[in-house]
Amino acid sequence: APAEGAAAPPTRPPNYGVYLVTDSTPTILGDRDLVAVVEAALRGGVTCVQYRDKHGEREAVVATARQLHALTRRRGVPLLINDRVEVAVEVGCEGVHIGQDDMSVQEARKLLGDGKIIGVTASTTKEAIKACQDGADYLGIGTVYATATKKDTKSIIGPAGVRAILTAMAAYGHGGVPTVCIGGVNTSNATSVLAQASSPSKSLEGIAVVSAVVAAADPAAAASQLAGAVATAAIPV
Ligand code: TZP
Ligand code: MG
Repeated sequence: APAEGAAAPPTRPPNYGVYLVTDSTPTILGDRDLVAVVEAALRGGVTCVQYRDKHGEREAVVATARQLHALTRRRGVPLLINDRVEVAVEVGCEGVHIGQDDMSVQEARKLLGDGKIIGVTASTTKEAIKACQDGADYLGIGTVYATATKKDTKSIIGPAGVRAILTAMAAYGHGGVPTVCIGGVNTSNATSVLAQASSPSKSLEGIAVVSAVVAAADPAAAASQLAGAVATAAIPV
């Protein structure tokens, strides 16, 4: 137990139920303000935010990350940074999300320290098991469905592919690592995706979405509908 008077670590485990991944490109964000969209999404019930900006200049990304962090902290929601581990360190937010072509989990852990969240994208059982062995705190599994947000056609695995990875994770002793699925998930299909993608031996903790919230006419309403789908999901187990 920590010494009396020591700064207490956050006691609430992260909630990955409705996981928002941002996109600042004109096709998804349009002419809206990203910070305003995230604020609305938080109001609607988003439980985790990943700031994903592949093109922004470092200084601009740091400035936006600080603005987003002020919003997420107010709600006790973790803010994670996509790819740019040094930005997460500089901002002091809750962690990062890294893909297969990014920094290793071990290297990210060295830079971030133990208390931070490191999420990893996995499209195959092999990638998922390795990420768990490397100490990932959660996995983003996908791509579930083809999506205009990420024009990646080689790793579309469908709900059945997600389910196979979850089954393998449980079989290899990594059933305790939280998972979300990502790619083409929206307010219309969230309930069926959660049901179809969950394995009898391991359920998804939630769904990760970009355009379903960022490109929505009403991001708060979209987030709220997704939260409803997660709350009522007929997840087997
Ligand atoms: N990783 C796999 S698919 C994807 C990412 C970041 C984009 C998902 O976007 P959308 O709009 O939710 O389909
Ligand atoms: Mg990446």
